[in-house]
Amino acid sequence: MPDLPADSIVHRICTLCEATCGIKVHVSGSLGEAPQRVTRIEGDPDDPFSKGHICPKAHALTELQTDPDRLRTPMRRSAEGFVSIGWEEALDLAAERLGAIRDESGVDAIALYRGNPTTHDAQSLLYWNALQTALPTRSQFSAGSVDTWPRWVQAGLMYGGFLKTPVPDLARCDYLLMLGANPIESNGSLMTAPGIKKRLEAIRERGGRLVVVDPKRTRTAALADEHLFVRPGGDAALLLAMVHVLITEELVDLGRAADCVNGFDRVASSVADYTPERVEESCGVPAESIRRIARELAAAPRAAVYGRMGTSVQTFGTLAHWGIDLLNILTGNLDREGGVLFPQPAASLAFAGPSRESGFEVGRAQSPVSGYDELQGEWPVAAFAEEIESERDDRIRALAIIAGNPASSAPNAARIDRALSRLEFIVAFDYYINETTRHADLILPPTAPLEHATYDIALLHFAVENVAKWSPRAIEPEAGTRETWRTLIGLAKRLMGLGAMTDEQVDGVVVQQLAGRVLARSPFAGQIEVEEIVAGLGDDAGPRRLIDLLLRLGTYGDGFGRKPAGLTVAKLEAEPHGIELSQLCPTLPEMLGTKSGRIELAPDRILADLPRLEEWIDRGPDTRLQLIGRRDIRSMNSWLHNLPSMVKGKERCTLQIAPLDADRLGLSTGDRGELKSRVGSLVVPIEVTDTMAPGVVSLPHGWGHDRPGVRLGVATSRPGVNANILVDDAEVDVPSGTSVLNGVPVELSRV
Ligand SMILES: Nc1nc2c(c(=O)[nH]1)N[C@H]1C(S)=C(S)[C@@H](COP(=O)(O)OP(=O)(O)OC[C@H]3O[C@@H](n4cnc5c(=O)[nH]c(N)nc54)[C@H](O)[C@@H]3O)O[C@H]1N2
Ligand SMILES: Nc1nc2c(c(=O)[nH]1)N[C@H]1C(S)=C(S)[C@@H](COP(=O)(O)OP(=O)(O)OC[C@H]3O[C@@H](n4cnc5c(=O)[nH]c(N)nc54)[C@H](O)[C@@H]3O)O[C@H]1N2
Ligand code: SF4
Ligand SMILES: [Mo]
Repeated sequence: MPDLPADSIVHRICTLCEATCGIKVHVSGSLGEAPQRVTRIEGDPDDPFSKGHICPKAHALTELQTDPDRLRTPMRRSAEGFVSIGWEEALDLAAERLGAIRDESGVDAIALYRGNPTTHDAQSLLYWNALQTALPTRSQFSAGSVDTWPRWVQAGLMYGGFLKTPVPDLARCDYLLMLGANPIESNGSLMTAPGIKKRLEAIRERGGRLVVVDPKRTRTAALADEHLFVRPGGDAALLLAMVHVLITEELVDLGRAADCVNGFDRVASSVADYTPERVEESCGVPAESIRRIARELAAAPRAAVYGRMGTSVQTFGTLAHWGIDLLNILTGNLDREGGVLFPQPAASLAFAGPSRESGFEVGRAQSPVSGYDELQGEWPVAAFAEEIESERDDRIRALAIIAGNPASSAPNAARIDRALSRLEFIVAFDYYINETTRHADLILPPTAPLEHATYDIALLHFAVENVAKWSPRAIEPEAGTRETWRTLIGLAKRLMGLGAMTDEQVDGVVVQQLAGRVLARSPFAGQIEVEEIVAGLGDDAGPRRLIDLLLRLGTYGDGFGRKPAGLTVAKLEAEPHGIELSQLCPTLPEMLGTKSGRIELAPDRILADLPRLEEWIDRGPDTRLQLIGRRDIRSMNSWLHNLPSMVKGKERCTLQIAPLDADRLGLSTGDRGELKSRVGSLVVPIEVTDTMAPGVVSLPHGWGHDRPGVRLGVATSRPGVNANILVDDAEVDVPSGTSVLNGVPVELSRV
């Protein structure tokens, strides 16, 4: 092996989860001098946001760099399996096949699917738009409908805008009520807060209180002053009973929201019957606890209520999030320091992201087969398989999918798997041949995360401090690889008949269009012309220029000279650890985007779901076992299991069950159980643990890698099972169309 030049260190963020930790990437060899190698990754103590924190996953970035199964070149399906082909040939093929199906059946016959990791990759977010422009199909999907949609619908309707979601001010709150979230494993979600453990501990150290509501005593719950078991799906009933207590005990104090709310009387009449005594049996939390916590919340000087996956991908996700924000608002904690506040990101995806507008719309169209409402131009994932299986002329025949693995991550995974095999053409933008991409005709891999520069344009919308940090490329991309922005532009231009243009020329058009859109909603609107912006951005094509545009026209931007001290990419490049812009601060009423200009406390769409909740409450608890999911620190959904350090140690894909239930079923740890739901069955290893609430069992998702044709050498050696084989695709949270992943009725028996 040749002598490698001395170590260099590149400061950037880790893009694997939502925490955006600052990392120091040690690289042997310098940029431009191959061969380079990542030798080590450590936390950056000088990052003002993460202050040195990292989790075990940061090291996965090193392993990802050298993983032999990670694709570097386009792969085409052939009779002999996947074979490597050239980029131009690959893009021509994709354009020809997609173009032919579009010409024959119309553009809706082509589905576009955007998976979760795009959220962590500015290139994917910014340039997926190019493909959406080339293929303006109604058949668009994303991981949002197995994740965040209940929150988008609730917050969108109440505050009038996409991505307008308040987050807990962890640094200053005295009381945090957390439902259905496990940030000690997940590192936080819709609450970007690197080093969350210390932040939660600090609340207690300064005399505050942390209360966790979860059907499992998670590691987060173990940190709390109080943990309450709740029945899966019970949060909406619990939260609305708390709202009832606030109103009937005259504990309401709207604080800063007092001058800008509509609909308080409708809320009061809607929850009039939600007494704690009425809901206690169905939600599983005793009435006296419900009353006490409502009173504690009202009495706390500065309090925040926060919920995540457990309150989102469940049968009443939108109502639960409504309850969460009603509690924040009625206790005067919305827009209060130490309560929940709207972050002000320096660069906003709301202007630039895939088919997003900063306004908020839902239900402008209905999906052909089941009539699900669209949300921001997408159908829910619950409609994906049926729109492929349909016999209608407008059925989905082809798919372009980026960073998505629905055969693993979406409900009724076996059905999705069959549907994928029916498609006539699939082009997947992905690193791996996995459960989904094994069905692809063509796979176009991105460069590895450390091989390109980036800036977070999504997760800082939810950051508990307003910060900004540029992440430069750490290591030279391997020969023959191609960055995502070029791949997407390359396909888009061919589909638009612009194949003769260079990528740079097309990017010039992208910049021009984005400049107009961003300027219209920028604080600099009216002060500057698009021509000056485009000229000021320079000639270097690619994502850096688009991010510069977002930053410079954003809240802290330099406005192309209008505010010379403001932000630009160049300024951030000179601050390798990132910069702290401000603590969270009040933004009401300016940030509201509703037609009324006020907070809509009682949107019709949300209230319309109350009868369904009432029926659920009155029906009483379901006696069947309820299956929920779980995450652990060394996972990231379906895609890190091919990296040895992420799968070593004891088996993690186990079914956790409470001792009471295990005894009743004659099961012990190490046994195998057969788990059956309406749509599927699985054989799973049993793990008895008193952390589970009786009546509830938990299985992590993202496993089940033993499918024929996947090329994941490490992952297939410890495959686990796919929890989504059991999840029923017919069950959705009605206002948002989001799949019910938590609270799936199952039967369990010993094998
Ligand atoms: N290590 C790791 N980190 C991740 C991920 C990962 O896969 N691994 N995934 C990332 C992604 S995509 C996301 S969206 C976030 C998710 O971030 P979190 O929401 O913090 O993570 P989960 O582990 O899904 O936590 C959901 C909790 O809800 C509980 N729960 C289930 N059903 C109910 C219910 O009906 N009511 C209540 N109150 N609780 C319930 C579960 O027991 C669980 O503890 O994590 C992100 N971070
Ligand atoms: N039962 C159950 N199911 C769940 C959940 C649950 O809690 N329980 N959680 C749901 C949630 S919150 C989410 S977000 C989804 C996530 O599910 P998906 O949206 O399917 O995302 P992932 O499984 O994280 O990864 C999908 C693919 O992205 C690829 N990839 C990674 N990084 C990049 C990149 O930079 N570029 C490109 N082009 N590809 C990349 C990976 O190789 C992988 O194949 O799963 C959902 N499914
Ligand atoms: S918590 Fe871990 S995975 Fe998430 S950004 Fe930090 S180091 Fe990366
Ligand atoms: Mo997610």
